[in-house]
Amino acid sequence: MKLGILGLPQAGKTTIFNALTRGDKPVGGARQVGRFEVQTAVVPVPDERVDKLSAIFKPRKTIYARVDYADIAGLEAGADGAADKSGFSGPLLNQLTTMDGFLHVVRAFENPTVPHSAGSVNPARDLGAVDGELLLNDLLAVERKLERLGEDGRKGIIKDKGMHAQELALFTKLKDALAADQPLRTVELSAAEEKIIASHQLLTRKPMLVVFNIGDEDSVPVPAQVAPGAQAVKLQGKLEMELAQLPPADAQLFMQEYGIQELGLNRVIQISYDLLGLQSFFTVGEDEVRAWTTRRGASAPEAAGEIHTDLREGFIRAEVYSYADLMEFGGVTELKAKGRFRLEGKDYTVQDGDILNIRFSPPAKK
Ligand SMILES: Nc1nc2c(ncn2[C@@H]2O[C@H](COP(=O)(O)OP(=O)(O)OP(=O)(O)O)[C@@H](O)[C@H]2O)c(=O)[nH]1
Ligand SMILES: [Mg+2]
Repeated sequence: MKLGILGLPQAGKTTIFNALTRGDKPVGGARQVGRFEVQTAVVPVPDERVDKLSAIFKPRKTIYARVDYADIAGLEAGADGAADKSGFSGPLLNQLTTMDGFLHVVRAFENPTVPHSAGSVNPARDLGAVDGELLLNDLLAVERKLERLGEDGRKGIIKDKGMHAQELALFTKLKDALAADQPLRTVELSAAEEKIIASHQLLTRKPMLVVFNIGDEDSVPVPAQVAPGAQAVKLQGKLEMELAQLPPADAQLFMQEYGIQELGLNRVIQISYDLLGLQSFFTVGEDEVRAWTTRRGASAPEAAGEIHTDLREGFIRAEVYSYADLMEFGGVTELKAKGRFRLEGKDYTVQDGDILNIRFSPPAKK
């Protein structure tokens, strides 16, 4: 799973990327116009259930769920409300479409040494500018698709009439939503429709967490509402980055001194994980205890596929019990005695906290 960090120039994207990934990429660097860069880093998702499972099974290895964060530079279009209606550049759009969701960093800090290109700090305006860009790009993509569908109709080169009609209706519905400034994540779609648009990677269909990057004083008002279907948090980006870069003992001292309870970045990692519709399941054994990530609502074979494609393709059944039952009954033998150990088939919807063992038939050797 990969989350793209986007936002206007100098909003604090790299600062927050550094905080989340405990990295030290240069911030505030002179931007080279037209230069396009993506930095990525893998971040373990803090999860005390993994710690407890590890204490029980004493595996050789313990592995947390991971989320990739990508610091995407180059979101220039519309940065100052310029009426550029051509959408994102090809390379930028390509990057954005590969993301599973976005952290949208919005500047809400005052800093006289970092002038804002629009002359003032205004989170509501900046949020709207980027939301508008994302909507515009989807609108362009949907219009192109509708044009192609129309052309195919005129040329009479339709392979599947039913599908053609379905696509026409679907993309018209998407276009209407976008034209009314509604991000596509708010549009209700049937499973069949989901399947059709899956390959189109529309940007406003992807989950989004807005991160207001506030200064020490939290003096800049931020909008109470963000785009429908998105959520927002406040984070002191610069402080969090500095704390993340300190040796843990020093960070602890600092936090005590200033009465900081918990690192904001742990919260953001966790919230982004939840908001992006992700959940964890576990595999346990003496070799390793490991958390894996799926979207909520994933079927057992889909979850198996996170571990290995062979497990999805050869999926027979999943042995399932829940983390909560393990804690309640104290052991696998005990929960089996209570009938809480189940065999589930391919239609089973995996729940957050499930502990799985996949039975599968290995693929025939080629
Ligand atoms: N005072 C203050 N300054 C900040 C904060 N966050 C970022 N800055 C400063 O703002 C400048 C830009 O921060 P970056 O993290 O490089 O912003 P960016 O969005 O990655 O910028 P580009 O990649 O160039 O678009 C740097 O000089 C930071 O030190 C903050 O919370 N408070
Ligand atoms: Mg940057």
